[in-house]
Amino acid sequence: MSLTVYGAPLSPFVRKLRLCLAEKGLDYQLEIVLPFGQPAWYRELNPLGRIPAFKDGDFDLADSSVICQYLEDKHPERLSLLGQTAEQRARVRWLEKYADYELAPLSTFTVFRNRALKPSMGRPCDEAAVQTALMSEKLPPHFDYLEQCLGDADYFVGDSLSLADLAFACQMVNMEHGDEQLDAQRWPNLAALYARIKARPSMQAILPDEQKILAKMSASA
Ligand SMILES: N[C@@H](CCC(=O)N[C@@H](CS)C(=O)NCC(=O)O)C(=O)O
Repeated sequence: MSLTVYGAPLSPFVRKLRLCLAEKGLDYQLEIVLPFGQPAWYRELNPLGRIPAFKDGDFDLADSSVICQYLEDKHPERLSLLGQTAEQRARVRWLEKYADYELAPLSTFTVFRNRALKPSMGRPCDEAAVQTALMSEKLPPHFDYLEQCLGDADYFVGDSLSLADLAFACQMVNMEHGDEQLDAQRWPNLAALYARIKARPSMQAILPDEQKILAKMSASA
């Protein structure tokens, strides 16, 4: 079995896949592909040009959620991150999708992109866009909803770690890379969940490298 993840460590979707692999105890190689200026061969793995893509031997796939679900189906003997019952599995998919499609445009593609990525590429940060994402009716209502979904449980679904928790935490990492923290006074349960996921060995194994990349990026800004 030879598993390869194609992508870059600071992408929340690449991070989600790497955490999923680590939580399942699956070894893989990371082949760096950036989300821009990709080599022509990458289009064969993902014609949309987005990261991550993935190879299991000769079999290739794209999209973090699709790849994580493949890993779930392929390795039923390993830790399940999708929930046990039909209801739990549906709930995990909903919350994973919520993080990937509702949080990401704000936490990653607005806060992180403007504060961390653009300056490292010699482009100005659009601070007004960042403030709108943070302060207005953008991120806060999403956090209100997720805080209510979590309640005082340790994890979003079924009292155990799932892709819902990982997808949410991955977006929070990018927000933090963009110098913003989840307000623990306002969303205490979400902040505690994030701290819990961040402390896991799977996350601790990859964050130091991410910090190094960020430091290099801010040195070149
Ligand atoms: N739904 C996709 C989203 C992947 C995605 O948007 N990745 C970004 C990097 S964080 C990307 O590759 N963007 C380049 C582009 O859209 O051209 C997944 O979960 O894999």
